[in-house]
Amino acid sequence: MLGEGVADALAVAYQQPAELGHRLAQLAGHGSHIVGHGLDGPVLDGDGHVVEAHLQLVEALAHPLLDADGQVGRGRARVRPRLDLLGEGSGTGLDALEAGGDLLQRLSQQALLAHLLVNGTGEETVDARGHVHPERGYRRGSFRGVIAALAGGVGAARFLRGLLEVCDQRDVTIVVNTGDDVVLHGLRVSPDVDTVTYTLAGAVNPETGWGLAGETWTVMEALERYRGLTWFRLGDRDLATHLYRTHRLGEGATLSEVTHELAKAWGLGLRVLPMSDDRVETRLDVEGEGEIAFQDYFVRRRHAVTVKAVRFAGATEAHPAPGVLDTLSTASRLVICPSNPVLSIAPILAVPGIEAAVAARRDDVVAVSPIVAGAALKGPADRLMAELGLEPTVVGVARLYAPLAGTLVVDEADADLAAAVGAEGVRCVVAPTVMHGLAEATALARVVLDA
Ligand code: FO1
Repeated sequence: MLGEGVADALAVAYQQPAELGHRLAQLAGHGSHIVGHGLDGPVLDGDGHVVEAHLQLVEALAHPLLDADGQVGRGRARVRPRLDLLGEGSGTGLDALEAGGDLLQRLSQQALLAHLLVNGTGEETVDARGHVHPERGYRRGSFRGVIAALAGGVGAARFLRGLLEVCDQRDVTIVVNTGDDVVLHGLRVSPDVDTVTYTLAGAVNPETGWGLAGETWTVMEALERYRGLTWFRLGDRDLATHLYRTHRLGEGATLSEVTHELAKAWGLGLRVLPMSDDRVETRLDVEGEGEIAFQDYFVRRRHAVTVKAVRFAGATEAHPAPGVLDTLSTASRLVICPSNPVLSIAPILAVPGIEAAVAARRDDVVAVSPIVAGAALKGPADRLMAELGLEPTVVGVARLYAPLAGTLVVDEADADLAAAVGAEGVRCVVAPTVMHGLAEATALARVVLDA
């Protein structure tokens, strides 16, 4: 309904004026032309003319600003939103009528906002005058603002698949761990980036959670004849990704550029950012062996060895990839996905600047615990935490994330630990977090967005 779009827009205008500006700029096709966060400055049209004088959000857009009738320019913004529809829930917790009646009246006189409002949900394309705009809508949830997620591993990818059910892809930026990256057969493999990309494209192997569905293994079988390196299985079609990435990097492209190209080729409209274009390698100090590379630990030894320490080689000299810090500072919500805190999230935070950028947004950061009832749902997170002297429970996760995340979502199985999580200074939200499929992932994403 139109009302939901209006209420969300209002909520954003109130809580995240920068995000409203982002959305307005995006509507006009130029996401970068946002200059102000206030509500009292000029809005300029594509020719640099002032459209209205109350909303300082967008500057000099290259496209004309349209009002609800699709007309350009001044004086055509007298659209009265359907106040009677505003009672519909916005999903943001803000009662639009109560909180924003005056503001709504003021904003509704802006050509830009009128355009925004009639485009609100993609379901109802009738404007406040009853005019129909069939070509305009976009997906419900667009007014939540940009969601930034820190991600690594299969659990994160599954959660993100749910997130895309409740968010417009264009509003999602994922910062992905690259500490797992490995060079094999001369090819650069970025497992976490590919897992996110394949999963969100609906192409991942549903049994493993990594690699491609319907994969064939001709190359691996041929390699076995030579007793080549086959403990890390690269499927035939997956190999194309690594060939392409390696070739493009060899041509001088950055990992960010290649990642963007791959995501686009898989039809994704969201931003997938590697944490850094620089090489950062997760390395584990293993009892009786010394230091080994991540995939040697994770795949070759099936994480069945005792870890004494973890380090991220190259991290101190690395730089966040372009767009990472910007996203973290402007997103309306930051999500720490249900990933291994030590092996998937810590490498991202180890890139200089990222941890501070997240901590600066602590109140807007929601983490999801990958530990349920003292055990990791997948992988070695619980064991590893214990080996490194961290409590392998939601309380241990809360302790680890306390400087960064204002809220931790824990599974219902850990409801009895909610108070202990709170005692770590982290607000605890109890909800089902085990994702058997898309329905659970979507429900969890809703919890995170509403937390
Ligand atoms: N995981 C395995 O357990 N065995 C494999 O042979 C394997 C191959 C592989 C190939 C490409 C890829 O993108 C991921 C692959 N993974 C494999 C998963 C990978 O080791 C992990 O997902 C991450 O590095 C941990 O997040």
